[in-house]
Amino acid sequence: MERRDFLRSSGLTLTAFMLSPWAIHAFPKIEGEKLIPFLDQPPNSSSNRVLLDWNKFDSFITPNDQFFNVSHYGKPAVDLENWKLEISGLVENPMMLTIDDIKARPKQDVTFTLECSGNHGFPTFTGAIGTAKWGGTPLAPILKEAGIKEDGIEVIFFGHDSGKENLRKVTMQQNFARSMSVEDALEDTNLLCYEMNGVSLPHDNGAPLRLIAPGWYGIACVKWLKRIEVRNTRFMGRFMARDYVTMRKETRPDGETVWMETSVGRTQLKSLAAKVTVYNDEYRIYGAAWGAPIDRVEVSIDGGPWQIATIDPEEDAEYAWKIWHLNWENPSKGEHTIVSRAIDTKGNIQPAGDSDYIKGKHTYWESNGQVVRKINIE
Ligand SMILES: Nc1nc2c(c(=O)[nH]1)N[C@H]1C(S)=C(S)[C@@H](COP(=O)(O)O)O[C@H]1N2
Ligand SMILES: [Mo]
Repeated sequence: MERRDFLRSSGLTLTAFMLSPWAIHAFPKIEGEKLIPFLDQPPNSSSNRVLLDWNKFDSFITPNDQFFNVSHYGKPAVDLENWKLEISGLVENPMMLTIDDIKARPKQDVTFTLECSGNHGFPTFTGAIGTAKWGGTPLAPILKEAGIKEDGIEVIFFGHDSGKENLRKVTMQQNFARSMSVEDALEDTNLLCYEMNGVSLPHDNGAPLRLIAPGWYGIACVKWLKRIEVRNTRFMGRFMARDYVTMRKETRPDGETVWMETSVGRTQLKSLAAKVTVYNDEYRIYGAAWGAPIDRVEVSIDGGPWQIATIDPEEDAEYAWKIWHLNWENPSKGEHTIVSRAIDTKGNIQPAGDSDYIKGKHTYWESNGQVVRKINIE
């Protein structure tokens, strides 16, 4: 009998679910296994911000209290009593929606791995990622009811948080904002999200309402939503056009070298060896892979041949990471390197850290190169 069927027939599922929404999710762990920390793991205690601790990586869903936070203008006070979402600009029917209006609409969930595009951009910033079951209502039907006018090309999402921005000697008080093309905004996976792992969206993650854009880097998922505005010009705010802009040196087919500046957008193929454990002299490497539909994950130890890891078959959510593991037979004493690479269903391979693609990148966003981990076996 499959484990899932056993849970179902024993009636455990519902209880486990009620106790904690992530308890039912599997993780291929071994009872009693002991962690062997990587030598390159930055100490978590050095910063007081919440980041995923890969050493404790043992659940498919990231509990809310272990979920990282990014807020560029601090965490705003939001008046929940009087909160309304404005939908305006080039629409036939401008709207002001209360949270009750939004909750009365059809509910949709998505299990989505949200990664800050700055993750792995610095040696100490490697846990800006987490997977949650996000609940809300689809955005597209609301935009359709509002009726985007023919000349509308851009949908801008404004947050309640704001700060001063200086540009060309002008100081502007700006709300956090990101935009999408009308076509991207209308994708049926986008959610106006008010729930995270079965509880009300926490304040730090954007209460009462945030955008969840599955398949996009975290920056697209605007928190503390205030206004959605449709316009007929491209939006060039800080987080579209100045910050979260990747600068990459590329070589064209004719050999010419050009610099590309692109706005951070959809996620990129990535994987990581997260932790190593030992139990009864059996060593096991655990990791995750995400950012594109994953076909397989391969692991190389000490620069040796690529070995195919086992992907946990229990979880099959299109926009969530895959958990993988590889049994490591008889490692010798001393220092070793472990590196993983993800391969997507189109055959793309996660780039090596020293590939032209990664070396040509001169900004820290979208750091999806292979990560070489170091470990000492005693
Ligand atoms: N309003 C607002 N939304 C925001 C941000 C912000 O600073 N303000 N940061 C973005 C970035 S850079 C990331 S990585 C994600 C992080 O989401 P989390 O804090 O729920 O983990 O939120 C995004 N949405
Ligand atoms: Mo981010």
